[in-house]
Amino acid sequence: MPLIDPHPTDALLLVDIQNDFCPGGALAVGGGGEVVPVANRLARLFGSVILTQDWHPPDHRSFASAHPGMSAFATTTFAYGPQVLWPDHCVQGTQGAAFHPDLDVPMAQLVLRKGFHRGIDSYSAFFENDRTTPTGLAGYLRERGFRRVVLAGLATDFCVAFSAEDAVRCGFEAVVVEDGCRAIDLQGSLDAAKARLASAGARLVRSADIAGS
Ligand code: VGL
Ligand code: ZN
Repeated sequence: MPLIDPHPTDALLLVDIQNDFCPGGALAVGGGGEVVPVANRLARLFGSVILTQDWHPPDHRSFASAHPGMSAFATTTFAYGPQVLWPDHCVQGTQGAAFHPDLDVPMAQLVLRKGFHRGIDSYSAFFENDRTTPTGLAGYLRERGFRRVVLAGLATDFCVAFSAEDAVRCGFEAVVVEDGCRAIDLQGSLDAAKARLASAGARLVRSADIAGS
């Protein structure tokens, strides 16, 4: 029995399936490219598909290169709280910021860019990392009458998990398609993300559990 029956009030949110998060990219996630065929299949099961694109200016403050003496993957403190410093990635207009070439989702209805404010990182597709600056996605989804957000993409423990948690916080149901995601897994971040998803009430499913797959 499928657990998830795609419904017109579902929005499929494909998170950050960009070259820099795939092997060979600046912030490659192990197996990142493997989410592409899953995303392509999911996109044909849901009537509304939304893409997110991590989209940083070249001097973004989440980049370790903006902090002399600090190295990538170190955690520092910004005014809004702890922030991991990343290798330069997903710089606006670069090939690294482009979607994976095999991502085949011409039916996508919205491309939501995030992380464009120089001083604030944005893992979630709903709120930036200060947890208060909205991206506008909640309003878009509400205005269009969506009730459930089904998520896949990169990376499980950062942008996917933060987006799923915020979806719940904004009043939507959230379903994470586990085999459509891959994790960075930095210092236990995957286990921590799974625990936060569980306590938020987000569901974890496999793509095979979706009707029509
Ligand atoms: C992401 C780290 C930095 C993600 C984006 O898409 O999960 N992670 N920027
Ligand atoms: Zn980023």
